[in-house]
Amino acid sequence: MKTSSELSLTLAFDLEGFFNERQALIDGELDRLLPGESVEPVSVHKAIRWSVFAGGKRFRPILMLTTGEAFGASPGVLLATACALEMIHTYSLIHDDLPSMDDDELRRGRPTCHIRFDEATAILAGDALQTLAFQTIAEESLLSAEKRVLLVSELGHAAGTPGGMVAGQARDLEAESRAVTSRELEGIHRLKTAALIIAAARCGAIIAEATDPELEAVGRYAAQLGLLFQITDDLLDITATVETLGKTPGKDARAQKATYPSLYGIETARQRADLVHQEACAVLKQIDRPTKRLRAIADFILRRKA
Ligand code: GRG
Repeated sequence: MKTSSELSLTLAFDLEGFFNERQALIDGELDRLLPGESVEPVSVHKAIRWSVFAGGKRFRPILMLTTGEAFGASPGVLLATACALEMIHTYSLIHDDLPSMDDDELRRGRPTCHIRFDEATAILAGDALQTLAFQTIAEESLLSAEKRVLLVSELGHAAGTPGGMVAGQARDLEAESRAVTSRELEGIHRLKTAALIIAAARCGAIIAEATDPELEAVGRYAAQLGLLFQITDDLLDITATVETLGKTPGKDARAQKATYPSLYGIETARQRADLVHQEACAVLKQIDRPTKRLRAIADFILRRKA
């Protein structure tokens, strides 16, 4: 019989292989979907590819594939929507790094889009990625017309406003100049970070034709995962190096931004992460499907180093 540390090692290795395989699938499909660098206007297409193929974790599309597969769908029918999620995510990073927002020079270990190209090109690259995401879903012939509409609606709500990422970003910017309560902070992160993560899990389950109670449970699991992702992001901003992070650490503290560690202290933020991880795992126990990999994703987020 394996000890618990041997078990978690097996799980970690299994997950690493699974992650690598799914990353390769996603990257191949993104390469097929995105306009080539020699297609006019070349500056925008070069900028898109610069940011998309900069070595992101592909966490959202992998979560989407893993959820869809847990509910019985094959990777093939999930792949286009998974890529659409990564396009929306990359657009949000490009725009978040702009001087008018977070003003960052480093992302995914290389100069940000507006530094490598220019501001106008970076804005257009983000805009184009966002529209291409919706176009990709609308044109996916492997999915029924009804499913495409459901997915477009899900992603629109999650990425936009008032209930999605744009609303979270706006509230985050507005809160920079004043004190924030822990309840407010959690509300911002529910929109800015968790909304797209919830949509990733739900889109996988929608394609796999999960029941309404299953969809609801998957949404609750992903909401905890989104919160966990943000708490670990805040902790890494303090504890990680520029090499492992691929972006400038310590920015939150310098901007005097409200974060989990700044509101609660590092130790309490770590305890909060443990608790949120347990809550995510508890939701999975209510789902009568093979959720081992979804559990492993929660473990991975809790322990991530980048
Ligand atoms: C511009 C509408 C708009 C929204 C921006 C992405 C975002 C919203 C803000 C970035 C600020 C931030 C650090 C958010 C925390 C969560 C997050 C999105 C982290 C980056 O995602 P990762 O770690 O990045 O998945 P990779 O590069 O691995 O894809």
